[in-house]
Amino acid sequence: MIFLEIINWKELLYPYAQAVDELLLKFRSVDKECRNLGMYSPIDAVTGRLKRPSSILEKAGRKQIPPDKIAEEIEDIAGIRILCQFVEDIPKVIDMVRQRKDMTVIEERDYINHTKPSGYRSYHIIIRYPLHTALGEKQVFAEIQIRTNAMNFWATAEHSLRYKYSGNIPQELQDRLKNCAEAAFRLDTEMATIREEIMNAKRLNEIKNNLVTNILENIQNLYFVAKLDDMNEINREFIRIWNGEDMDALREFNEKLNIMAEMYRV
Ligand code: 0O2
Repeated sequence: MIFLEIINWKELLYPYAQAVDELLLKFRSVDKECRNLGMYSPIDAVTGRLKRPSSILEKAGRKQIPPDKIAEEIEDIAGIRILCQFVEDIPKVIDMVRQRKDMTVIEERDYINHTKPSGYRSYHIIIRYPLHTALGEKQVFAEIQIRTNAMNFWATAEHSLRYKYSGNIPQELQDRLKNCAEAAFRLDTEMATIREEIMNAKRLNEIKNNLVTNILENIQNLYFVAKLDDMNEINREFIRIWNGEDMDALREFNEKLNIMAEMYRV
């Protein structure tokens, strides 16, 4: 389909760019909050993109969508991608999206249990998202793709080839891509067997990082009020405990510094 009407791309895309920015911030904040609380985060990374005008035109042409219906009928102009380490994390992220009050789920497409013939696996959620713009409230569609790092590795590689060959990837390459998709599937399955170990390790690392940050903040504050000799002793003790890699000792040391800080405050 050739469009005779001129599309004002800047005007069309502006609200979607705002939606991508807001959604990125919101889902990255969830991840950050989990980490700060020393909790395991099912989110490994969040990326976002605005669909390119060429891709919008291609889709509008393929689906016979006229220019004035693009915003209503193309649901993935704004897109974010939530990457998980494990397949088991995906349902947790799906629930997170479903329970949010600041967006409405319109449709879900499960290409994980229903792998596409290309070998593509991912979970898609189409949401309606309210934006507060300078011109008032505006509702836009956005697509949230949830997938593991292995699924993403495969999909981004395949996407590049699909683009290069304009959708007609040679059969021999398609077969090899299928093998790669199976290898990515096996990797996800293997990783699931050591998930518990990795989750515990990540949780411990977060707790340790938070503890050390607290200790260093306490030491820094104590420098303003405590004697230099005492501070040298505290620093030596910290280095000794830090090298010992003993979490309980770190915790006790942090408690001791908290009490000291409280005493100086009084
Ligand atoms: P881009 O460049 O990110 O815009 P469709 O008719 O397939 O275009 P539909 O039915 O609206 O799209 O939705 P679907 O299939 O749920 O989602 C389309 C998006 O999912 C694609 O966007 C890709 O990001 C991804 N996707 C779907 N199928 C495949 C696949 O076989 N391989 C890869 N690599 N990605 C896929 P665009 O428009 O392709 O990409």
